[in-house]
Amino acid sequence: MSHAADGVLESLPAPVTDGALDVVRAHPLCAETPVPLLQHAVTPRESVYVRSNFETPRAHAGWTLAVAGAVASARTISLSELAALPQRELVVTMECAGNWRLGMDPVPEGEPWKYGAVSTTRWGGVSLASLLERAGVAADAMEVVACGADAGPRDDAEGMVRFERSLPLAVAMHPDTLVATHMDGEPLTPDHGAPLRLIVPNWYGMASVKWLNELVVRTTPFTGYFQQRRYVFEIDGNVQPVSRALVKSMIVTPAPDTSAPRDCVVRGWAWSGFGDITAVEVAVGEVWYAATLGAPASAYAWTPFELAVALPPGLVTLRSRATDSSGATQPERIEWNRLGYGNNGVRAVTVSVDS
Ligand SMILES: Nc1nc2c(c(=O)[nH]1)N[C@H]1C(S)=C(S)[C@@H](COP(=O)(O)O)O[C@H]1N2
Ligand SMILES: [Mo]
Repeated sequence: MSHAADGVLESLPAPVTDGALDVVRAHPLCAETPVPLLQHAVTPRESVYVRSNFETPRAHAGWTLAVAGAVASARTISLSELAALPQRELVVTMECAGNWRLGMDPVPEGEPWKYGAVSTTRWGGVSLASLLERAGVAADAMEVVACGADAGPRDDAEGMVRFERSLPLAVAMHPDTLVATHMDGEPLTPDHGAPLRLIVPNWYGMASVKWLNELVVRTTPFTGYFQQRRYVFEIDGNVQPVSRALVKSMIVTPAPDTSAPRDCVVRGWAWSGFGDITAVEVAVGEVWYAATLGAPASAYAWTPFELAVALPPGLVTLRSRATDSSGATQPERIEWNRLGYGNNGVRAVTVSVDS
């Protein structure tokens, strides 16, 4: 898709990532975690995938967060006020809803993500609920809209569009929904939302609004661009906003398209926004085996799995399939949707095994 500002953006310098990220698009920055770096339980900070719809706004010390709408007392919170509130840390796996769009057939419009638009990070900050409670949420409140400081033109909308997404009140009030200021104990980096961002565990990444500067409590459903025109499952004209992450798994060792030993330990990660991972099966060719699960770093972090197996020589296809505690299992193929979200279909990787 082209944007009105493309000509300007193409003249900007490309980001220097020194191999820490695989750049999908330089401006605004969209970049995947490279395959070897997906092996870590917590993704190295500089290799956490980036998905930005607009250029990165500049953080400054005078940044504030407004709480407005259906509240008893609208207020503006400064960074130092936030720092004085009770702090929490959570390890959270976050996946872009467009991850593995390239695995869909035909490939839908949108950023051409392979499977590296997923990372796990130790986020630090305060509960969003603590800010909403201080402002006094109205009894008939329904949703909370999180607004980013980033905006720009879109081909299919009038004027400037801001990045804004709403959450149902119950999700906004959950103590584990964070207004984050830190990743891995360090202040957020510019591309990850400095100085403030939302972290919404269990939901696809679009809910975790970066460069957060306003919260608006609503008594009616929000219908903004990124709520109803993007980050929606659109099937036969039927539109449903994307929310929690579907159950999924990913083999990371052996790396796809590399050589593997005959006595192999297949390893990977499984995650779901609908419950704990209860099983992962791994197929070698057409034969499925039960993999062993390890302990996730938190209730919101991906679960490690492994299978020690003897591989036949030659080109071998490996697949993984996860099941969660809601009873959902990854499908062989997903129902195609126009904007290419939520591809949790079973993915095959090919390795070559020495004879
Ligand atoms: N303000 C703002 N927040 C945003 C976005 C954005 O473009 N602008 N992208 C969203 C999407 S689609 C994803 S997947 C996550 C990615 O977060 P990350 O770049 O820190 O990995 O941020 C979300 N928050
Ligand atoms: Mo995303």
